[in-house]
Parts: sequence; structure tokens; C-alpha cells
Amino acid sequence: MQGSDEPGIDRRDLLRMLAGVAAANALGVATWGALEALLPKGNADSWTKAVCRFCGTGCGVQVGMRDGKVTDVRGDELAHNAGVICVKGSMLRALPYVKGRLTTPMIRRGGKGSPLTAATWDEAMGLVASQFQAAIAASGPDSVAFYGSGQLFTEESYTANKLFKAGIRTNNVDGNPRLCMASAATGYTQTFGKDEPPGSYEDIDHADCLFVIGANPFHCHPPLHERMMRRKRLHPETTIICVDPRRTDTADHADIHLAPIPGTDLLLLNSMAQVICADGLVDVPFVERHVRFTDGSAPLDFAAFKAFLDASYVPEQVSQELGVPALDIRRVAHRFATAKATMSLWTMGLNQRTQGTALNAMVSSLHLLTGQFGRPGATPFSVTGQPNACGGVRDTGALSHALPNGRVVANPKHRQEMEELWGVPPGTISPKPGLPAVDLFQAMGDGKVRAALIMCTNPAQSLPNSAVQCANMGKAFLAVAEIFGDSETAQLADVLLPAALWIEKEGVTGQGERRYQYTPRLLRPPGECRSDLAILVELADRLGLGKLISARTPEAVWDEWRQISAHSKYNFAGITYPRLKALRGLQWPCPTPDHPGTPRRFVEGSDPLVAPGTGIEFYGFPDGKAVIATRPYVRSPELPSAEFPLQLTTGRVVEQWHTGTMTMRIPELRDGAGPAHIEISPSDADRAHVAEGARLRVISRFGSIEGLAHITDRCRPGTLFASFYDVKLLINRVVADHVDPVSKEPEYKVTAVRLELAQA
Ligand SMILES: Nc1nc2c(c(=O)[nH]1)N[C@H]1C(S)=C(S)[C@@H](COP(=O)(O)OP(=O)(O)OC[C@H]3O[C@@H](n4cnc5c(=O)[nH]c(N)nc54)[C@H](O)[C@@H]3O)O[C@H]1N2
Ligand SMILES: Nc1nc2c(c(=O)[nH]1)N[C@H]1C(S)=C(S)[C@@H](COP(=O)(O)OP(=O)(O)OC[C@H]3O[C@@H](n4cnc5c(=O)[nH]c(N)nc54)[C@H](O)[C@@H]3O)O[C@H]1N2
Ligand code: SF4
Ligand SMILES: [Mo]
Repeated sequence: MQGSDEPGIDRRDLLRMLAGVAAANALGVATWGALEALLPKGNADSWTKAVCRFCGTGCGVQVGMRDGKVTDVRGDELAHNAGVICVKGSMLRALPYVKGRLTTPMIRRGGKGSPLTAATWDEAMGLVASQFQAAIAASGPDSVAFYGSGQLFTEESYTANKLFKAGIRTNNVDGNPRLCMASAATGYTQTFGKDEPPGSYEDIDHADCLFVIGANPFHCHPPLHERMMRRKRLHPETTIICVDPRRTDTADHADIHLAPIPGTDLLLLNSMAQVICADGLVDVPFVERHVRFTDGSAPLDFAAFKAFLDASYVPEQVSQELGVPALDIRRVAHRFATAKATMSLWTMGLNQRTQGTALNAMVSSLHLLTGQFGRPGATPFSVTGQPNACGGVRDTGALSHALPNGRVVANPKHRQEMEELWGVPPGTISPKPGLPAVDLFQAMGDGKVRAALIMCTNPAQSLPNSAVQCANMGKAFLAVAEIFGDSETAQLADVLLPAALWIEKEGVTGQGERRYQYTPRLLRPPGECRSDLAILVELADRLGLGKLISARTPEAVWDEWRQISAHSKYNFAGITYPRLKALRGLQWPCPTPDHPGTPRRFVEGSDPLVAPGTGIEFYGFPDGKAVIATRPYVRSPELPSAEFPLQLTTGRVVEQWHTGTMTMRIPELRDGAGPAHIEISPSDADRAHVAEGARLRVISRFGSIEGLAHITDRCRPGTLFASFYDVKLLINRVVADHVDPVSKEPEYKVTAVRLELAQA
């Protein structure tokens, strides 16, 4: 076993690790899922623990090497995923060797319109710095921007955030988590006063009701789906409820599937709350002790909250608009409330919505009303998307409205605290919040943002209303750090910076259950590739901000950052590099080097920040209470109309990662998924005379796109589905870009469209 004699590990850590494995073996649970042989062997001479490159499950993997090359990747049996990984994880071994890596910097010597040609790092970074300086000199710091990613290491996102907010003095720092987890962050913050899930994956092992809404873990978080299946096998009385307009593979494995009309879920959640309040299912002592009600501006009493629900959300009243029978709403509300332990799991089906914040808060509110909180298995769990959206971006505050550890730009006290912690003069951090993703790219079109650094993300393909946004990007100076030179975004770049990939650099990621984990550097980056951290440090130097960005190695940056966290309720000062190297991650809060980490937040005995004797304490708010607000349903701007009678929703498939730049290059994954299609229900296909494989044109208020039809009864009649991994089907050209007013997250899940048959 690794780590027993590593420095910095105390005996308690080691015993805990061993006890976990022994207990798991005793219960037979170490073998949940498709466990591979306990001791890795096969075609490798050495095995090193790392973390999967891809999704927010954050699976522990073992990387097998021979002769300096990666030859195999397996699930890590000692990690939280107990050895289970998905097909993307097992194909990680191919990732470092795919063809087409960008290995030298490239610049357009003749400006926009001229070809990209190879350059030295000195030329490329000189050009980036001079363009940034010119924009700042002419139009001020808000004319430059950073657009990052939940796939950068924490050290990288933290450094970018500090460089731009405390160095350049603009809050124009945003990234793809705005497209993904922003509504989760605002939903949790409005409810608990702090972001990030209170529970852990382990709660799946204790829940007897799993409420899965707007998520497809079978495809997107397979080890979590496998863990739910294992719970069901061992405890057949467990009820799995899936709420998804499509009959997904996740729905196929559920006991109850509700298929709402896309965009209407708040009717369901409010109606469940109505049933819970009307049928005496409220946990009155829990609510009296731990909850405060509000209408959003003024306090309410429980009777007024109940009256709000009774007025508009009785199941029979909402059933038709929601598209779900009233009896099903009642059945699900009762099961949710009366189960011994209910765990909700949700992802983009709720986050990517114009009411994303309200939906997130309302799921948590159902838990608070019913007291389904804080016990093993009882928790509202927002499942995260990217490997480091939580740790790297939500916790570091690398978003345009935010500052580290839950602070916000708009709060003068928060700015002052960060100025002190970063050692910069008072007033350094601009009081003006920066631009969130959709507005940021719009501002490039308007000439307000003149130069931007885009790192580890492919917005030209992933943003909604993407044709318009690509035109906007064409008007700004773009430096793009990429591992491939042919992504849709790279093709718009003025400077391309070749980045090191995954195990070609080291760093820390924070996955979906507040667990920080370490990925080692095992390979030398090809050609002239450099880590994103090295690129940021060089930019700092060239802008004369090298003194501010004094931490220059991943460990030095991490040490600075964990010490900053100690001044907050996100305290993880006790999570040191030596511990991370030896252990399978640690969950914060974790204030001291001997603290074992926190599986259940806000709960006495688990969370070190909860005062003894309080039981549960929602310390995010001064009165220690969580907040339930009235959340009136507002119709999506993209409900069907005479002109656009269908709805397009979008999402993912198990083999492919986002815009496909990596996974379309791995033959097993490319062939596994095949080309992307426009999926359509048999009845809609009949009505529109669409045959299987026919060429269709999908038209929305935003644009149009052609693609091939696939007829499937998985689609709800009236709903089309497409994924966004395939450059041959750039579906985001038609996807609406309305945003949630609080989180500014776009509503990718609902676009009103019409269909035409296209010429073959
Ligand atoms: N294979 C794979 N896994 C991934 C990723 C990947 O690219 N590929 N990406 C990762 C990332 S960053 C993310 S954010 C997660 C996303 O994980 P998920 O959110 O689970 O994935 P999606 O397919 O985007 O959307 C989930 C479901 O929402 C449903 N949906 C659409 N509209 C509505 C609605 O109005 N109401 C409800 N209730 N449901 C609706 C869709 O039909 C879809 O099945 O996956 C992560 N894991
Ligand atoms: N229609 C539709 N669109 C969506 C969504 C949806 O559900 N529907 N979901 C949205 C969500 S939730 C998300 S998270 C976004 C994701 O959207 P993106 O972030 O734009 O998609 P990725 O393909 O993950 O882009 C990552 C890029 O970084 C590159 N890369 C990989 N490793 C490194 C590295 O170490 N350094 C650098 N510099 N580059 C690297 C990859 O080649 C790739 O081009 O998409 C959003 N777009
Ligand atoms: S579930 Fe996510 S983290 Fe785990 S192996 Fe698959 S892609 Fe990697
Ligand atoms: Mo995401």
C-alpha cells in the first residue's frame, strides 16, 4: 500500500485509510460495481495514484507505466469510487498519445485574417502582453478579460483570479462553470449562506429514496449511478425516482419516472411542497429550530408560506402545464417526505434554466421542510460537472461577481479582506463586478472587451447562440491556451499557446463532494508545451506583476491558497501536499493537519465549524438558520408557440466529453458514440414526415442548423434532443442564450424550435 512511510502523514490518517478498506471488505462493499483485481498488475511496471481528467465525479485512478509511457489506467480501489470508473476513465491511457497536439506557440503575424504560424514563446507571450497593455492603456483594465475553466488545476484558477483581480484590477474573470454550476452556487448560497453540497457520495449508501432530477448519471456520472444500483441491490426497498423529459438510461433503471415538459420543473417542486405542507408531512421540530421563511425581501411565517403554495401549486392545478399526472406528484411527494433518508441528486436539467437558482434552492427547501437533512443518506446533493469546478472555480471565486471563499465583489468588507490577504493596497480590487460569460463575449462584439486570455475551454462550440458569439470573438484579440490547435476557439485565436495536459503537470482538483485530490506529473509535456500555471506566471511577469504572483510552483500556490482559506468557513488549511500525495483526498472543512475531513457539513461531530451542543447549525447565516423562500414559477421564454411548436433540449452521452476535442480523437470513444443526431419522438417524426436518417433543419429564434434525424421513443413527444460533442452538428448555433437573472447561467435545456426537411 502506498503512502505508509510518506512524510507528513500521521498515524491517524493511515489508520483511517486502513479501517475504511477493512470495514468495506468486511461488508463486502469494496466490491461494489465492476471492481477490477485488487492489486493492479498487467502491462505496467509501476502504478501511481492520480485523478481522472474528465468529470466531476473525480474518480481516483491508478496510472500504469512502462518504459516512461502510460500503458494502462485502472480504477483506484482505495479511492471513494472503490475502483469503479467509466469508459472515458479507462481510455485515459490513450489521451496523452492522441494525434494532433499543439506543440509550439502560433501567432498571426499579419493580424486578423492572416494564417497562424509557428512562433517562439518569447514572441507569443510578448504579443499577448503588449496587446493587453495597449488595451488597458487605451480603455482601462475592464477592457481585458480571463475566461477559464473547471478543468484547470486549482493552483491555475487561483493564480488567474489573483492576477486579474488584484494585479490588472479587473473583475472580468469568468469561465465555463458559469455555464454549468453557477445556479448550484447561488441556490446553495441563498439557502445555506454558503456554497457547495453539505453531503457526500457516501450518502447514496444510506438513502432509501433517491430523487434524481434533471440529471443522467448513467451517462454523466457512471460510478454514482453504479453506487445507486448497488444500494438498490442490497436494499430493494430503496425507491429511485427520475425526473427527466426524456426516458434516459437513468430513467430506465428508476422505479418511478416523471417526464415533465422541459422548463416546467418548478411547478413540480412547488407542488411537492404543497402536498408536504397540506398532508402533514412537515418535520415541525426541525423547521422550528433550523429554518426561516421569506418571500425574498420580507420574513414570512409558515402559514403564509403554505398559503402561497395553496394558491397556485395544488397538483391538480399544475398537472397539465407540467405534463405529469397529479397522482404521480402526490406519490413522489409522500415518498420523498416519509423515506427514512432521502437524497436528491441533480445537475444540468435544473441548473441550465432561467429559474436555475430557484430550482436549486427549492430542492434544498424540500429537504428542510421534511427534515431530510444531516443524517446519513438525507441530503440535497447537487452533482458537479467538471473535475475542478468546485475546488478550482467556485471555492476560489474565479467568477466575475466573486472573490475567494464565498466572498463577493459587491461587498466592500469582502474586498477589503481579500486586499489584506493578498497584500495589496486598500482600494485595489475594483468595486465593479465583471461580466458573466454570455455578457463577456457580447462585450467583445461591442468593442468593450478588447483582449482576452481563454484557457482550457472551447467557448466557440460550447456557448449558447454560438454563431453570434463567434462573430463577437472575431472582434477581440484572443490568446487561447489549448492542447489542440484545431478547436473551434483555437481557430479564432490571434495567439495559440500550447498547454501541457493532465499528468504532464501536477495540481489539485476539488470534486463534487468537497474532496480535494492530487494529480502527479508523470510525463514530460510534448514539444514546447507548458502548464497553464507557467503561462499565467509568465504573463504576470511581463505585465510587471511578478511580485504579486510570487508563488510559482503548484505546491507554493497551494500553500498560499490553503492559508487564505483558513480565514473563512471554507477552511482547508489542514490539507497539505504531503497529505494529498498520500491519501485519497480530503473533504473540507479541514482546518488542521490532523483533521480527518468533513463528510457532513453543518452537522455536529462531523463539521469542525459547528459549535458543540448545537446538533445542526447553518452557520452560513448569523442566526444559524437556513432559508426557505417562496419561489413563484415563471414560464420559460422558450415554451412552444405556433411559430416554434417543438422544444430542443441538449446534453451528453457517456463516451464523449463536451466539445469532443479529446474524446473524438480516441477511436474507441468516437466509434462508441458515433456521430451526433437530432433525436425525435416517433409521433413528431410521423407528423413531420421524417424518416430515420433524414436530413433535418432545426430553426430557432437564434439560428438554424442541419443534422441527421434519429427517431427514438426516449424523446418525449414535442421534445427534440441533441448532444454538443460533434463539430458536424454545432447545435449551440440554435440554442437560446436566456440566462437566470441571479446566477447568469444560460438555459441550454430549453429552446423553442421548428423543423424542416433539408435537401440531402
Ligand atoms: N459522458 C460525459 N459525462 C459528463 C460530461 C460530458 O461531457 N460527458 N460533462 C460533465 C459536466 S461538465 C456536466 S455539467 C455534467 C452534466 O450532467 P447531466 O446534467 O446529468 O447531463 P446532461 O445530459 O447535460 O443533462 C441531464 C438531463 O437533463 C435533462 N433535461 C433537459 N431539460 C430538462 C428539464 O427541463 N427538466 C428536467 N428535469 N430535466 C431536463 C436531459 O434530458 C438530460 O437527460 O456531466 C459531467 N459528466
Ligand atoms: N448545448 C449545450 N451546450 C453546453 C452544455 C449543454 O448541456 N448543452 N453544457 C455546458 C457546460 S455544463 C459546460 S461545463 C461547457 C463545457 O464547454 P467547454 O469547456 O468549452 O468544453 P471542453 O470540450 O471541455 O473544452 C475544454 C478545452 O480545453 C482543452 N484542454 C484540455 N486539457 C487542457 C489543459 O490542461 N490546458 C488547456 N489550456 N487546455 C486544455 C480541450 O482540448 C478543449 O478544447 O459546455 C456548456 N455547453
Ligand atoms: S465517471 Fe468521470 S471521473 Fe470517473 S472515470 Fe468516468 S469520466 Fe472519469
Ligand atoms: Mo458542466
